[in-house]
This record gives sequence, C-alpha cells and structure tokens, in this order.
Amino acid sequence: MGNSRKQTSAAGTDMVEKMDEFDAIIIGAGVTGLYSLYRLRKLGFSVRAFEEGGGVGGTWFWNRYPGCRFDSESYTYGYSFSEELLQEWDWKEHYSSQPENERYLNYVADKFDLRRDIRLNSRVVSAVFDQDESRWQVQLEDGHRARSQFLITSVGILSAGYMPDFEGIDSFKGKWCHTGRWPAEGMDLVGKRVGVIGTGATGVQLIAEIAKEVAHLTVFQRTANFCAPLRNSPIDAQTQREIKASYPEIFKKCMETPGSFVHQFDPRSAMEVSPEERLEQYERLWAEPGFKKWLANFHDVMIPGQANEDYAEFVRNKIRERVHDPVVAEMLVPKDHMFGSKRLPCESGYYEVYNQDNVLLVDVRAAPIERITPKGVKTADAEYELDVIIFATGYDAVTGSLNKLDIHGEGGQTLKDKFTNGPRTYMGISSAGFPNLFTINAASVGNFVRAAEPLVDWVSDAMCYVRENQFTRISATFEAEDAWVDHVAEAGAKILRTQADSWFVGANIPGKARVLLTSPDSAPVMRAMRTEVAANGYEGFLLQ
Ligand code: N01
Repeated sequence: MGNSRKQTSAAGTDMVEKMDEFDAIIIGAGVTGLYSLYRLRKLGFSVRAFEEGGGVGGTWFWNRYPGCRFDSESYTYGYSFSEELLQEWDWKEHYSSQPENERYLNYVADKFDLRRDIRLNSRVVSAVFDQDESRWQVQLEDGHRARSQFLITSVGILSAGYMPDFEGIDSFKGKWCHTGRWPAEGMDLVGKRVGVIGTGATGVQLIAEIAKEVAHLTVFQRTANFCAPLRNSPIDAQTQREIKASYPEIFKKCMETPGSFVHQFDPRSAMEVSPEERLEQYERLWAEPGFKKWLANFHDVMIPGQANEDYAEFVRNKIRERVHDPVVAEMLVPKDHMFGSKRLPCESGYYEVYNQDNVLLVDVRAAPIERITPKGVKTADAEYELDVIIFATGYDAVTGSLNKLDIHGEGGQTLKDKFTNGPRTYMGISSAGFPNLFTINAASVGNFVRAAEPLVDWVSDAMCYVRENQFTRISATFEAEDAWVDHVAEAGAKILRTQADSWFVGANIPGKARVLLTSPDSAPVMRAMRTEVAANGYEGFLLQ
C-alpha cells in the first residue's frame, strides 16, 4: 500500500504521484461495507473503505428524520458473525430507532478496529478499470486516488434520494430537505407549518412523529398505502436474557424464510379454512408486533389472488376504524394496488394523526403538485402556505447509487450505459465486462443484514479463490448474465412486487426502465444457487 507510481506530467517531465494501492476497495461504510471490511481484512486482504458521510452507518447515518427506526425485530437485524458482539450489545427496543442503530454500527466499527481502514468524507466520483494491469482506479471528489484489484460497491439499494423535478424549489422562502439527507443538527419544526410530500414507509414513520410538535401539518399524498401497527416496546431484562440465549435459533429461523425475517408463513391457504377461523387468525396476528401480520399469515395472503384481496379488505377496514372523518378515511384506504405489491410500512399512530384538527390530507393524484412557490406548495387547485417542506419522496433504487459512482469497465464502457434498460448482472453481483467488481448492494434485499452477511461471505470466498488459483480477474460471462436477466424478467413477472408501480421496479422514477431491480428468488434459493456456482468452480464466471 502507498506505492509510488511514475507518471508523465503535462509538461512532459517525469513526476512521482502517490497512489494508495490495496487488494480491495469498498465503497460505503454502512452495514454491508463494515462487514465486508471486517471479513476481507480477516482473510488477509489489504482493504480501504471510502465513505461519503462524515460517519459510519450508511442508511443509519443519513436517515436522521424523526420516527426513523427498524421495522424488522432489532435482534434479527444485528450482525451474527461475533458471539461476543451478540452478547455485549443490548437492543433497547424491539424495533430500534435510528440514533440507537447508528450507535450500534459505531460500536461495531470501534470494537473491530475498523476505522483505521475507513476514509470518511470521501465521495467516489469515478472508478475506472485498467485493463493492462487488471486493477480499478478510484477517484474521490477531493482529488485523492487509489487503486485495487477488487472493487466492492456497498452503497445500499436505497441511498440515491429522489427529488421530483418541481419547478420553483429555489424560490421557496422556508426550509426544505429530503428525508435521506436530514440535517445532522436537526430541523426545528416546533410551532411551524410543515408540509410532507410522500406517504411511503419513510413518510409514514415521519408524519406520525412530527405531528406531535408542529403547528400545522399538510400531507401531500399521491397513493394511499397499506400500513399496519408496529407495536414497538422496550425490551425488558428477562426478554434480553432470553434473546441472548436464543440467537442461534433466531438466526436459523431467519435463514429459512424467503425474506430472511424471523416469521414463517402458515402453510395453509386462507381460503381453505372457515371464515371464522380466517378472521380469528387475521385479528390475532394484527394484535402482534411487526411484520408477523403478513409474514406469519396464511401463505397465500402474499400471492396475487382471492386470499390476498380478502386480507386487503381486512386491512382497509382497520384503516376505516381508526380515522374519524369517513371522507379522509376513504382517501387513506388503498384501492389501486394489491396488498403486499408495495413495501408495507409499519406505523405507530399514523392514522390517528388525521384525527388532529391541525392536520390536512391533500390528494395530489386528483390535483397534482404544479410547482413550489416562495410561500409553499401549489397544486392544481390550491396553494398551501408552509414554513418547511419535507420531501419523503423515496429513492432511485439499486441502480441510482451505482450510477452516481461513474463506473467504467473493459473498453471504457460505463455501468450506467449498460444498465439503461435495467441492471444486467449475474445473480445481482457481477456484470460481464466489469472484472473484479462485486455489486454487493444490488444483490442484497429483505431483512438486510441477514441477507448481506452470507452474500459478503460468498464474495470474499470468491476473491480467495481468485487469489489462491493465481487468477487476476473474475467476472460474469455474457451467457450467464443473459440467462439471469431473462430469469429475473420471467420469474419476476409472477411475483407480487412487480404488480405495482414502486421502487422495486423503478416505476417511481420518471423515465427509468421498468424492470425488477432485485432478485425474484427467495433468500434460501439465492444462497443455494450461489453455493452451487462456487462448488462448480464459479460456473458462469470467467476466470483469467
Ligand atoms: O420511498 P417510497 P420511502 N408527487 O418510494 C411519493 C425502505 N424504508 O422513502 O406512491 C407526489 O416508498 C410517492 O407517491 P406514489 C423501505 O424498503 C425502510 O418512503 O409514487 N408524491 C410515495 O408516497 C421502503 O420501501 C424503513 O404515488 C410523490 C413517496 O413519495 C423504502 O425505504 C423505513 C412524488 C415515496 O415512497 C422507500 O421508502 C423507511 C411526486 N412527484 C423506508 N414522487 C424501515 O423501517 C414521489 N412521491 C427499515
């Protein structure tokens, strides 16, 4: 590391430029980046992680908006690789909040001495593959450069924030921000007239929290969502002991489920039991915390068809029960997409917010936002005066964060150009013509850490295989990639997630190709596939 390379200056004289050299560069120090660093270092690779933020944590560093928290169980989300860490760390709540999650990731960075290999405030602006030397050259915004054999993008699937292209934002006299770039110093909302645009998982968490302190809240909703009560609570001492004693079983359960969550579907069909039994199960699970309401329900509740619609109506009625004004209630009841076809937000008092006198729900499907004015938001039929506008408008998912890196592979081809009509990868992880690049962020979904750990393990094993067999390059073959892209399209067409317009299929970004951006397969199927690929000498990969 820290080798010097001789280059010729513009004046034609030799100059010596310092260029840091590593076996692997990791972009991003969030949950996957931190674990990648830990694992690769343990395997003897020299590693450097470049992190855009001023601290570690990725999603949990940037998303400081009020109400931000896990909606998978805290003890299923933490890292499993260190028994000591599991026993040392006390999750305080069943669904832990952002400040605590950020504290946890900082604790991990300190405990495993990861910081010495992390460069913070380091935004990568390009990564170029040097074909002669089989190395990646990474350029940072501040001029710093580094090279490595392997490049790992652990930049998250939901980190490139999406701001709608509303005219007039610069004319707004008040303050505004996107939830994914919430100011570290916070935003003073007390006594303010606040507008929130967007009612996805983020908006739903935020709205319920800030409604407690603002003078007036205007919520601009384009699509009503199916949401369910989170039912968070503190973890008492006895439960803490039980959790710590049962980590092996908790993780085993997670590894057996499609999304790596701890809940297992009921194998029965909702329609094969009596209406009474069906309702009893719906109600019993509704009273429970977290995702259990659908992920431990009759299995066909999450498959297009009769059971799905039956449960959707149950949830619609739950919304109607909580909102006093029947007109407002109907605005909040989703009718244009199937239950589970969009990511289901969990909420804490969200619907009750609309019973407050100082809260107004505006339907921007009926009267779209036309522009931002100096005073606030102008829709097709009114102008809403605001002191603060919060954009909870989501993310250019999966490919957005990769495109920002400006990655150039063999022959100078950019990943952005290659992905114009959707990602072209093999198993989400490698793209033909981009040797030694592992897009870890594009292949991990579900209960994130549970999915990411085995993925990082697989990638590090592949890197060891390259090293031990004296290869210099590994990348997907065009054949394997084509077959995978076809598989994603065919298998993806059958699943619930592709049935609605959401970030899962890029439909939330105007002009973005409509393609499933994640794997259509369950986590156990993906892991088995990767194991088989490795067992067959990295079948589908070109090793040179
Ligand atoms: O983003 P979204 P998000 N005019 O895309 C609206 C994860 N997450 O940040 O539905 C008006 O879901 C848009 O309207 P519509 C989770 O995976 C996890 O909320 O497109 N409105 C929608 O209401 C989640 O799925 C946690 O019609 C506009 C909203 O903005 C993912 O992050 C917590 C608009 C965007 O919703 C993304 O969630 C939070 C426009 N021009 C998030 N453009 C955990 O608990 C967009 N919208 C771990």
